Amino acid sequence: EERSEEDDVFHSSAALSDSAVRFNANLRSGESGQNMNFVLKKKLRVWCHFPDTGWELGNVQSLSGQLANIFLSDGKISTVHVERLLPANPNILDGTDDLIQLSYLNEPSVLHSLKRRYADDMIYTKAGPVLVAVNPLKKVHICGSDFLGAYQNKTLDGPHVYAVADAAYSKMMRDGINQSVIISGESGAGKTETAKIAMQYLAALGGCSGIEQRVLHTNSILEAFGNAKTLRNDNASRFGKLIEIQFSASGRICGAKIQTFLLEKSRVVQRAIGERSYHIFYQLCAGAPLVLKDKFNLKSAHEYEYLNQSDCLSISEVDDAQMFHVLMEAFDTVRICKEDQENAFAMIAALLWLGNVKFEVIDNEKHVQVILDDGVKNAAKLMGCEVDQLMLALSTRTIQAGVDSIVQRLTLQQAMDTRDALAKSIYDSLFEWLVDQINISLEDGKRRDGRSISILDIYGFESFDSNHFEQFCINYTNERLQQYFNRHLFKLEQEEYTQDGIDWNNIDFIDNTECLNLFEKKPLGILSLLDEESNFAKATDLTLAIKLQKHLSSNPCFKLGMDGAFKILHYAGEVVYDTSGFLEKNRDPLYSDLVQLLQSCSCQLLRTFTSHMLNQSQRSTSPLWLNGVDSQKQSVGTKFKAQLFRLMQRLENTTPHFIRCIKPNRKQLPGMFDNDVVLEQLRCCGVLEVVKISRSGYPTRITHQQFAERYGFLLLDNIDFQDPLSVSISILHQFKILPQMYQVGYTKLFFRSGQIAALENARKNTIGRIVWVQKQYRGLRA
Ligand code: AD9
Ligand code: MG
Repeated sequence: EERSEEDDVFHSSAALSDSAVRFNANLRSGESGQNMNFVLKKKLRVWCHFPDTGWELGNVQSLSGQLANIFLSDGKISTVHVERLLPANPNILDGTDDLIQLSYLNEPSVLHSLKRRYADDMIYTKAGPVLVAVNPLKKVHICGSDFLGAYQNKTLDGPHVYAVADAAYSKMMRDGINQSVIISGESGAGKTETAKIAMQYLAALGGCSGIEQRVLHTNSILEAFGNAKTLRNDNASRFGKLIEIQFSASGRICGAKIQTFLLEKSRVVQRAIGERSYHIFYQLCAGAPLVLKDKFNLKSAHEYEYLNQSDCLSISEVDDAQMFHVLMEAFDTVRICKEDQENAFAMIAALLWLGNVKFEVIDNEKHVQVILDDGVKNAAKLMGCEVDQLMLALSTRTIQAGVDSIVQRLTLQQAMDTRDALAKSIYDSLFEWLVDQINISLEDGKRRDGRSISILDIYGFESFDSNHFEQFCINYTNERLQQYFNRHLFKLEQEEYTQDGIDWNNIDFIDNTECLNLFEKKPLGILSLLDEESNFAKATDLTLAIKLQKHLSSNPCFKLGMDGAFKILHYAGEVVYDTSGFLEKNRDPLYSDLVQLLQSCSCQLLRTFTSHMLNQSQRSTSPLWLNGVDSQKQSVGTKFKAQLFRLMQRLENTTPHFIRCIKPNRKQLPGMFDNDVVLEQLRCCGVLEVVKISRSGYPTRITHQQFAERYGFLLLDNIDFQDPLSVSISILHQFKILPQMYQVGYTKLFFRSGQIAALENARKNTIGRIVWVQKQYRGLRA
């Protein structure tokens, strides 16, 4: 029989036990790679799985065949099938601050550790090279100037975002290599807050000129325009962000550059009940000074269709008026001039009025015209165009038929879609323009020689009941980042082995190339096929689904779903995508009538947006997507892919530091650690992958010195060794730890998982015996 690595764990541990039962605990076989063999014996601390209550801790009391009697921690005894058991770690490892120390790296053990720590407000834990941050959802006193100082002068070194930022900074200064901090996690997990904590640390470390304050204040601006209340997070970022903080050669902050990804612009016109549009709309209505209110003819938020449609106008414990003042201060600090600020607010007001534009049906074919009321009047005024022009552009479309052009009246649905497309496009451009203004203000003209630390706060993997084009793009991003993550963790892991001079055959990392191919391959990947289909005016979501099925069914990561849906097997799980809306969102058409309208507006900002849009659209020879659509625009998918590639290229040139944010429950409540919710994220965001990777390597590292000190007294031959290495080797021999279970490095011993637990057991027993002997001895003397 071929012996696998897991068999070895069994055999070596068996050396310590006389009546061992061996079994294969493949409770969730395949899912998380924890189906490992281990030795089940009396007194062993185990995790016991109950269908109703989940994992419970206990000790094996007795064994008979495939059944075990478990003495549970609540005092009860339960008889369970051995397949429901997993080994638990010795209690010295309880609440360990690095999960990689765990001898048994199974899901319940990882959960247990995180939960123990979370209960004590220790929200940060390391998983090898990755920092896991569980959102406290309340103030915890682990940040602020005391802690900043303590991490700076290294009196504190426990897991913390500060420690990650510090490591990045030190490495940058020492190696002269750009660094990145990559923060991921699902909505509400704490990415944005974590990014701010990292920025805060870097600002304290590299600040002096005042520019660090400007860099920090960009957050308030971006959050006002790019964050919104959703059902998952009251302050959800609806865009991805990379901020590159630039340092001079002497380590001082001298500038910053922000890149954003795929803003969810549909939110401006539509969203789920109970959610809000972007904060800025409500802030402006509530907090604008009187002059502006007059100028824009501003009403309160509930009078605007774009805001009142989702039955949610306020956020508990948030004062929008006050936030508007915070925003204005941030604008001033970042040095966005007053004129630009006012222009941006005018655009926001214009969009609010645009949303109030109404239509009336004028004939039997449901064609419409715009109703001349406050909505369209105020919108036209703020956009700087004639009311008639705006009314015409919103209710008609010019179609090219050969050399002639025909003007068609729109139906109600078409007219509303046109109005919304205009609003979305203006908002998207406004956001991009704002980011540009911030970048211009933070640009460091002098810097040539310096280095940088980039912080990436990007949307995590999403899987809802119903998933659309947005989730498709988001999950594609995560698939790319996961590949980057795997590659680097393997690289780091393997570098450490090489540095310490141990024998090591490089192992392949868990590969998601197949899934990435599914997205990216040309011509037969989803993005290419989507573009191809987008070029057919007659294409529908159903024809798209059929096309995908025809060309992709051989890819193991692709499956056809029901009713025009398709499934992708992502590294983090299977997601069903609904094709409806894919074509439209990918084309993202802006009709030429609207482009012309915008070009003719007297509002300088709108003209800037339009020329920017036109520059971006590549006027190629390929056919127009749709009649009446402005010149060939690059599709959203293709544009996004290019953006993502540029991001990956930038990250490739950095040394990455990973932070995985976890939300403890789905209710946004503090103090509540929901095992299932956490477990799902640990699986999705790849923490268990790291654990898996570590399991195939040597997760336990201990210096010769530490090892000799802890276990030296167990040596039977009382030889007086001087050097810790010799002591260590003798211990290994005495306990018959098989050579394939460890490696001796220059400074450390490297163990496969499970090995230290066996030694700990022997240590505990020996100490127990010593105590017993001492007691007897005292008894005799008494
Ligand atoms: V989303 O994908 O943008 O929807 P994030 O960014 O992951 O999401 P965010 O940082 O916004 O989540 O955190 C959500 C909320 O959790 C915050 O508004 C805070 O109320 C709370 N939070 C997050 N991190 C911390 C923290 N370190 N300390 C205290 C926190 N509260
Ligand atoms: Mg966020």
